[in-house]
Amino acid sequence: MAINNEYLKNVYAGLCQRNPGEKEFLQAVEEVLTSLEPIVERRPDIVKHKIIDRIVEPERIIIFRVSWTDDQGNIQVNRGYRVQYNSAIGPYKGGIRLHPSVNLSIMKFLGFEQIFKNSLTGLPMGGGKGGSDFDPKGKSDAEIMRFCQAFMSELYRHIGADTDVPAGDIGTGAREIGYMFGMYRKLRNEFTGVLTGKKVGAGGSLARTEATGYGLCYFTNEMLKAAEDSFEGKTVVISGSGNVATYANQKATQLGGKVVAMSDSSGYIYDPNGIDYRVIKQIKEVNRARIHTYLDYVPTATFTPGCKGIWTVPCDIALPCATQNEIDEESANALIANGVKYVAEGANMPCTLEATKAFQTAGIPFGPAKAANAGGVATSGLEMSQNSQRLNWTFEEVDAKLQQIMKNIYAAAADAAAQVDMPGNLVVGANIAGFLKVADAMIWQGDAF
Ligand code: NDP
Ligand code: 2IT
Repeated sequence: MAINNEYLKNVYAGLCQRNPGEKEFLQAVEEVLTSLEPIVERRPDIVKHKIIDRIVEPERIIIFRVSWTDDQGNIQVNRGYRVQYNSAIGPYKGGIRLHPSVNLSIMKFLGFEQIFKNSLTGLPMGGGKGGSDFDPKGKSDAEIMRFCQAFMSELYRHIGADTDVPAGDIGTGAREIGYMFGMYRKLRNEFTGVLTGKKVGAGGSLARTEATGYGLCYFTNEMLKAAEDSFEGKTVVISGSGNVATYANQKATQLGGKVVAMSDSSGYIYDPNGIDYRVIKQIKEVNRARIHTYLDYVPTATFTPGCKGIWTVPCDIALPCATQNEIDEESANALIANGVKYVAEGANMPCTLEATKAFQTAGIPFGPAKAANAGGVATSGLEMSQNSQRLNWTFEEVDAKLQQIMKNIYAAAADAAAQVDMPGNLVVGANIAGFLKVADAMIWQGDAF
């Protein structure tokens, strides 16, 4: 992929100069700017108002020290981040990632993607992301709690139900959100929808836990329907075994697919009879153990160490649900050689630019993350609505809204792609559809920021 338009090329060159070495961030921007070429050529007001120069620059970045005490009484120091990227269409909204790999480039790529994803949901949410290089692996529950409390003891002054609403991401689930919410409530003396992904019964929404994985399958189902196809009888490979992967397995199975492989950062499990999501839930949510322990429950499964091997397993549908850049060109080519028919991204930016290109060149329908995994943040938006109304909707109500939102996102991306004469290119379509709403809001609100 290369940017040809002069205006976009100049903005991107300036960005590379100002952000040297931020490879994930520059990768995410390159993909979006490449997609926006047909729009910039048709909309001179976007150039006049310098919308692209402005949208690539975060409105605010907060970096802070997080100091906490481990079980041995040693003081530990981590770095905390919140990137408040764009609030033109609503309060900043996006998850908190706790993983040792977290750095500014990763926070900015995730925040940037979130702007367009949140816009695509049709709900009034701006884009943001946060996190820390804290490693939750091997920490006791008490250590997790002290870290989350220390993290929130700084973050609380920058967020609020109408300002910035964080949620979960890698390493942050309902347990961590609970500890963070408790600290926020104590410091501010208020019970509001300042975080989403809360436990049901303590301000959370039914179906938020399942939403990203379910939404991914609802979106994939739209891709299948467009090709007059269905999940029925399809072999599915899902990387990861966390929140997104687990519920993608449940929904793909419910829709008639068979999930034959799943993974974590240590390796992958394979079972031609299908992998039971309830066992994955037990291992990951309850035992907090490694994926090879699946074999203790289901002896017909096999375990292979290493992250990349999962993409050599033949499948009809590949759903990468672990982390960024987990599918490179080599893995994409392996999937294609083994006959993959559909690819949809559950994780954020799991395919490199080269891998995405390989799928598209091979004519394989490809669902990009900011459309395909938007069901999580969409349901966070529904949690915010319930918190504001001080009401709780039923599982069925939330799930029905989620299904409709995923259908709308698919239609918006497909329509936008068709309008610029690139039918079927959901990458271009999602980027354009997500971008236009934010760009119009920025123009309407004036040039002062
Ligand atoms: P979890 O922490 O629940 O699970 C993450 C999974 O991915 C684990 O199996 C983990 O393995 C694996 N993983 C993480 N980092 C790496 C790595 N560097 N290499 C190999 N495997 C890795 O996170 P989620 O399921 O919430 O998130 C997964 C992806 O989905 C992320 O990209 C996230 O940004 C995205 N996403 C999440 C949403 C949500 O609502 N939670 C919404 C939209 C997108 P291990 O345990 O061994 O580290
Ligand atoms: O990447 C994402 O969309 C998320 N981690 C979910 C964000 C949210 O606010 O629910």
